[in-house]
Amino acid sequence: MIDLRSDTVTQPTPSMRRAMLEVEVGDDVYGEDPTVNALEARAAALTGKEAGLLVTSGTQGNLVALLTHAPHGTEVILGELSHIAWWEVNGMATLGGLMPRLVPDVDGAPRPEDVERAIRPRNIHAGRTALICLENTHADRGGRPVPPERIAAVAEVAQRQGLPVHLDGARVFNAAVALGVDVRAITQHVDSVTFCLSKGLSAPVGSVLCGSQAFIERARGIRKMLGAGMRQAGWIAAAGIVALNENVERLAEDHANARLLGALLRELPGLRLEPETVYTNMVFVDVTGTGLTPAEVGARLAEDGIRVDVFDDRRLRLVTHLGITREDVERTAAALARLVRTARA
Ligand code: TLP
Repeated sequence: MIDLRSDTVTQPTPSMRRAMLEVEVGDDVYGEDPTVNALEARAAALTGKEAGLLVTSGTQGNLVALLTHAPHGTEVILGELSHIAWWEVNGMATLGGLMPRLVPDVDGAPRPEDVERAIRPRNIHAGRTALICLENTHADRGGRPVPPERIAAVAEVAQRQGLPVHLDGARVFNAAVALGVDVRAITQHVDSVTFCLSKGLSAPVGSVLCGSQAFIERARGIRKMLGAGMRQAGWIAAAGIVALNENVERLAEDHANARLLGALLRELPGLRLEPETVYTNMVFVDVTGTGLTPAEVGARLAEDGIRVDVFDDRRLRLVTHLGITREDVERTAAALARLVRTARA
């Protein structure tokens, strides 16, 4: 089975399994799990923040951040294709009473002038803006890494207006590796960041929310309210520590495999990469030129033991990760080449 649906499908590595067997745990609601504490401290140091908080998922990390930063009934400025706006079950509205104010994010980040314009005026008719959110890499813009300067430009507006910035950094390590910068070059400009252990870093569960000590203290209460005081969560944290120790630099391999996949698919008639560039570990391919729908192409690939994500009514998404080798990429391209040939015959 070659599973290219997402980097969330990764299996824990042998060293993670060993670490999980030998882990020392305690009750994290009392703050007594040494492994959770070690992971949170490590995550904070890596992102240049004062403190970290282990959460169950990227969705929960973002939700906790939003609920901590933004009081009920306020507005949150978000990129129009951001994951928080589209794929987090509207938790911000349902659970936070928060109003999304969407701005264009065509190249992965909103332009500072658009953010500035979206901030509500002090006016009896207007709601209050409480938070600005960014995403890096930007998943629905092709897994595009957003350079630190773009983050800094939005942060400058935020600072001038007295607003905090939260980064959905589910794949911020992919961004840092792709841009060749320390992750702190990106995170230094934001007040809080969520990153996922369970995507390209290959841990089985978990994300970490990082920010100031005071922010994380309040976030810890919100996490508890959401039912995620996880007791002996060191079982999860142990794998997360291995993920941070062993699987950050190797993300470059996933990016190289994705570039190779993109280069092979670009040559096939009826297929078109969109976006044209493969930035990190994601390849988006428009299959409408084959005369087949993405669902049909996906179903035929599944018969060859290859799973892909049917992304929308035109495109498939193929994501490389630790479980995908160069040979898997070549096999996938060969299967698509056969499929395209027969589809057009
Ligand atoms: N994205 C998943 C699906 O939800 C689409 C995927 O397969 O890519 N931020 C970003 C940018 C994400 O891509 C995701 C997951 C999340 C947050 C949420 O993370 P989880 O799945 O851990 O809640």
